[in-house]
Amino acid sequence: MRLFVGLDFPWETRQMLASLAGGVPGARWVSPENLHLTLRFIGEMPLHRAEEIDHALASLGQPSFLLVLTGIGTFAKGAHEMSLWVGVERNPALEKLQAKIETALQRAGCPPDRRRFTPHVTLARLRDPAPAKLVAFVQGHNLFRSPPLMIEHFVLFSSQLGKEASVYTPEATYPLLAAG
Ligand code: 3AM
Repeated sequence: MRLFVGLDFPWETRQMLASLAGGVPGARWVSPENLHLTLRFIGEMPLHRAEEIDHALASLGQPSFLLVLTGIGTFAKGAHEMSLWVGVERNPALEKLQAKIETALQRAGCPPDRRRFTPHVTLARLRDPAPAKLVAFVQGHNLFRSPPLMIEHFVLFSSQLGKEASVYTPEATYPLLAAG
């Protein structure tokens, strides 16, 4: 199983993000059901290791928190590929949750992930995008700001790589503690 830990979003949020799609020729827009925020990519794991990981994630004791999605950014992936994403407003609770997940996964035997956590929701993947269209998209949507979203759980997803798009399946959901 190819696994990652992330946040999923209510349908209204997916629709709101999906409505940003358009205006960049050749972009492969992520479908609303696949929109997510990756907290930690894990990778290929045999089933018994997935069970250990599930166990490790089940008792982090972290609280629910509010999250605001805002700002547009890009990552270059190699010379030609690029991803286009919506970021998040600075959020210590999200960073704490991510750090706890990282520690739990290392305890469960996963090698450390040393990359800096840059929380984002990928909107599209692009190959050699026309720079002017990309700039126009970023400028046109830079003021995007979601309402505060109450994050009450996180998810262990499996990912099946597909030719056009991957399919993400929630394998387990871990509630966060009630706020306050
Ligand atoms: O959340 P996003 O879309 O940025 O690119 C993959 C996706 O990121 C990333 O994990 C998320 C869920 O599939 N991903 C895929 N392979 C990866 C790898 N080998 C990876 N991240 C790090 N290392």
